[in-house]
Amino acid sequence: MEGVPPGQVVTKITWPVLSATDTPEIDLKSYRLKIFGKVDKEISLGWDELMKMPRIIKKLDMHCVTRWSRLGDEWEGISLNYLLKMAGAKGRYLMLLSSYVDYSANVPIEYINDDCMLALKVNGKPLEPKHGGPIRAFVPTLYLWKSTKWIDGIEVLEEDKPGFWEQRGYNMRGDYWKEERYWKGITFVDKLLHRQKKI
Ligand SMILES: Nc1nc2c(c(=O)[nH]1)N[C@H]1C(S)=C(S)[C@@H](COP(=O)(O)O)O[C@H]1N2
Ligand SMILES: [Mo]
Repeated sequence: MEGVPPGQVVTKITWPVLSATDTPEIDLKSYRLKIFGKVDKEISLGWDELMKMPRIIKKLDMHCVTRWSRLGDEWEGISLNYLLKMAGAKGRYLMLLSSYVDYSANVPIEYINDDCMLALKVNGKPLEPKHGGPIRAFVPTLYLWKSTKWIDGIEVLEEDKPGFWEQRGYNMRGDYWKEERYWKGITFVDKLLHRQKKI
């Protein structure tokens, strides 16, 4: 489906930064991406191995729950479906993890399509650290909080469970066409603080 989802405003110039923490330093020599949980074969890939994986390049839109959207940036990375196939993923949900900052986001596998990736470059340039560089998830089928920055783990799950923002009132699924933003329990103050980047 194309177009701008309901309740979103397109930003043409800026790409806001929304991080719950400071930007971590990532040492590529010790970096490992781990895929584990309900898989045939656990995977642990170092940076050099990851750099040998095939890449996809796609023009994609991003939609943040705080109501900004950016359209048509060129994203480059490693296909999530490719990595999940490599591991023989068997579950129904993913938890996209960053152990650097203790962030997590749950994603139903049915929302993982061929546009979803571990992103390395945007518009031909390496992803900036504040935007999740050197490597972040990009799940353009859901609101952007599902796209874990500084990703180093993918847990494959049979049962859904809430990630970082989901525990704080964000929707378990986050489909922007259905405006699945928050669940009823979230307080006005939480939303305000998130908008001011205080939490
Ligand atoms: N590790 C990590 N990933 C994260 C976040 C975070 O705080 N930490 N914030 C999420 C949220 S709420 C949004 S909207 C997007 C923002 O990505 P950007 O800062 O590149 O715009 O990253 C998501 N991924
Ligand atoms: Mo967000």
